[in-house]
Parts: sequence; structure tokens; C-alpha cells
Amino acid sequence: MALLDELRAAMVDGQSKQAVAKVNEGLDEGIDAGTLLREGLIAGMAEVGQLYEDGEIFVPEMLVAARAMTAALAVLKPHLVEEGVESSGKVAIGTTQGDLHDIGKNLVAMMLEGSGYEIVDLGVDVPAEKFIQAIREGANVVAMSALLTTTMTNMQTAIEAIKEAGLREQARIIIGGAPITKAYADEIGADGYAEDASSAVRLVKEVLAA
Ligand code: B1M
Repeated sequence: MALLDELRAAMVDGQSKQAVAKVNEGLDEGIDAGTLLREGLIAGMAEVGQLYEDGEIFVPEMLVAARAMTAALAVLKPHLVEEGVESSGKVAIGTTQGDLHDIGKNLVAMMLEGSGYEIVDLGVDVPAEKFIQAIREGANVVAMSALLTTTMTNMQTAIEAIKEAGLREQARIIIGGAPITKAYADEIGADGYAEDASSAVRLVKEVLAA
């Protein structure tokens, strides 16, 4: 579809205004928000990652693409959120220490918020102490995001610190992010792994019911 191609191209070129315009155009044409997200924004960002890996673009280009995605996501947000889901969870979410990637984390937070959960967004580069503090302040789910193989190990560090603080039973801990797998979640003693934002919503429901 031409519009989705144009949206992907706007992402790759880091053109925020064009990305926002294409999302609005797509919504006006009746394309559903999930399709614009997956086949436009996320596909465009995957292309950006590939170009970076191939040495064809560098960090500044990745950064402008990220800005375009953030701007387009703000337009999609009200259309993405699910409605009418009952819940009573307080989710503290953050990107692990050393990691500054926040687009996926923000998307997960957005979908959870739209599903009725209370969100405490701890931001990026979150040390274990901040997750601990959030549990002390009543979070019953901790969701950690990591995009780098070098920072995913800080999830384990955080889980160990939560255990040492005697708080492991007070919160379910779930993890996600591009390099994360179910096997890794099991290995480090997390309660679950979600591959994307909509699975994260299902997972929170499951772990709170368990
Ligand atoms: Co970075 N970066 N980056 N980057 N960056 C990656 C991750 C990389 C794979 C690119 C590549 O080489 N192909 C690579 C990591 C390699 C590795 O470790 N294996 C990489 C690198 C190397 C780096 C730097 C080290 C580059 C450098 O400086 N030399 C540097 C590190 C900085 C740091 O964090 N300390 C860096 C910097 C940056 C920018 C700042 C420029 C920018 C981030 C801006 C921002 O986030 N505000 C950036 C970007 C944009 C990317 C790519 C291109 C896109 C990431 C993204 O936003 N994806 C990325 C390549 C790629 O992923 N293909 C790359 C879209 C987003 C919707 O998907 O985040 O996967 P994602 O989230 C998904 C799921 O993973 C899941 O749901 C989300 C929605 O579906 N999910 C969860 C995520 N968190 C979850 C938590 C949950 C559940 C599900 O909790 C339960």
C-alpha cells in the first residue's frame, strides 16, 4: 500500500512532520491504528536498524528516526489503547541501567495505561534501587525493557537486588525488549516475557491472576 510505504520512508528519513501527516492520512482513510503501527512505524524502524547495522547510517540518523516515531506514536496513542479492560494493577516500567532506548518501553506503557493499569514510568537508565523504591511505593508489577545485549544483564542484577531487599514476593517481574527471550526470562527468574506491547498487556493480566 502506497501510504504505508510513504510512512516507512518518512521514518527512515527521520521526517517527523511527514510521519505525522501520513499517520493522520492513514487514519482518515480508515486504516487501523495497529496496521499503521506495525507495517508503517515498526517496519520503518526495523529498516533503520538494518541500515545502521550495515554501516549506511549512524547514531544521529537513528536519533531523528526515533524522534519521528515518537511524534507519530503520540498521534496514534488514542487509537491504539484498548478500552474497557478491568484491572487493579500498578505497573512500574523502566529501561534498565545503561540503556537509553525508550520507544518500545513507551509503547508498552501506553498500551498498559490504555488497558486501565496505573503506570509509574521510571524512564531510562533505571538502576535497581529505583525499581525497589517503586515496589515499596506499591507497584505490584515491575516491567523492565532492554534493547542492548550489554544492558539486558542488568535485569538480572535488578531482580537479585529486589530479592535481597526482601521484596520479591511483593511484585511480579516481567521483561521484554528486542534481545530478550522467554528462555532468558526463565534463566534470570523473571515471572514472564512479552514479545510486544499487546502481549505485555496479556502478560500483566496473567501474572496478576496467577
Ligand atoms: Co540503538 N541500538 N543504540 N539507538 N537502536 C539498537 C537496539 C541496535 C539493535 C541497532 C543495530 O545495531 N541494528 C543496536 C543494539 C545491538 C545489540 O546490543 N545487540 C543498537 C546500538 C548498538 C546502539 C548504541 C550502542 C549505538 C552507539 O552509540 N554506538 C547506542 C546505545 C545508547 C544506550 O542506550 N546507552 C544506541 C542509541 C540509539 C538512539 C539513542 C540513537 C536511538 C534510541 C532513541 C530512543 O529510544 N529514544 C536508537 C534506536 C532508535 C535503535 C533502533 C534503530 C530502534 C529501536 C526501537 O525504537 N525500535 C534499534 C534497532 C532495532 O531495534 N531494529 C537499535 C522500535 C520499538 C517499537 O521496538 O524497542 O524492540 P522495541 O520494543 C518492542 C519490543 O521489543 C517489546 O515491545 C515493544 C513494542 O512492540 N518491548 C517490551 C520492549 N520493551 C518491553 C518491555 C516489556 C515487554 C515488551 O516489559 C514486559
